[in-house]
Amino acid sequence: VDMQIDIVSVFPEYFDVLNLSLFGKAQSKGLVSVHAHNLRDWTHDVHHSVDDTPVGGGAGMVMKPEVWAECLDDLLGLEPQDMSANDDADSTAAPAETDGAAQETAASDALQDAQSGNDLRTPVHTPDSVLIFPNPSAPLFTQRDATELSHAKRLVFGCGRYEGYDARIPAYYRAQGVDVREYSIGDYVLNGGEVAVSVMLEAITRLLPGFMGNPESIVEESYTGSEALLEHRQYTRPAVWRGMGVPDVLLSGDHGKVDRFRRDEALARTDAIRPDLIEQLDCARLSKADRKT
Ligand code: 6GU
Repeated sequence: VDMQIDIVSVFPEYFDVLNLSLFGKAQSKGLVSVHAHNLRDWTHDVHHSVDDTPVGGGAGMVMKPEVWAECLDDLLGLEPQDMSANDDADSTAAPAETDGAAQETAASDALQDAQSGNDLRTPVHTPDSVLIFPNPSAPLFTQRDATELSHAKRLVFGCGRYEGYDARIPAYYRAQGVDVREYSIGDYVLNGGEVAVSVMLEAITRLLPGFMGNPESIVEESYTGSEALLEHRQYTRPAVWRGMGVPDVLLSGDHGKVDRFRRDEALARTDAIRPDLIEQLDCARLSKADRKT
């Protein structure tokens, strides 16, 4: 198998759908293998409890580190370590700050690559095994992350509930040398990480060679090329439908004009709908015609 994926969740049945449709086909072709595990299988108490009240008070529950660690040690083949010899380990705040800084450095590297015109399809580095936690308070998951992670051999996703998981869990595995990522999928709140993991999984696995029927369609789409622009609009036949025509230029057969029309529309729509993406564009790479738009 090209990529092995493990998902840990208290609702592993949620991922039964992965055996259907496009994903099921990719599994039978041997491109990916996905296993969803029940976190409660790693509990020892009669109530199979996975969470506890937040230290310092507050609403909701927080996922306990012990259960997660037994599970993740098993999946990653690691032995339990006592971190008390490590200076940073006696306070949660210190490692947490270091983590944030590391991710910010990665994010700013990615931004620099984008600004230098480094192709979004080229990963900054090829990860081997990556541990991923969905987290609404983490950096946004982008096409660049999907591309990078599509080159990994092994992905382990840990689905937490939305109130969160103990911050020592990602910090501990980072300290063990594991490539740990935390991502949000957007500025809204979900009940748990399951939907977010499905979203990331689909964005990643569709990039695997052989997954898509037509690999060309990946090259042209939004967020993928050397620039992240929204795509131009699409039309199919008939040329007039219920009195509504398609833009004349698309019927002209002049490929140069068609390309220019589509590029102008992509720039104009991105400027109107997602001005933040225009800000990230490398102006030096825009043509004179582009700048007029
Ligand atoms: Cl990754 N998790 C949850 N619970 N809510 C989210 C999210 C993740 N991303 C956006 N909202």
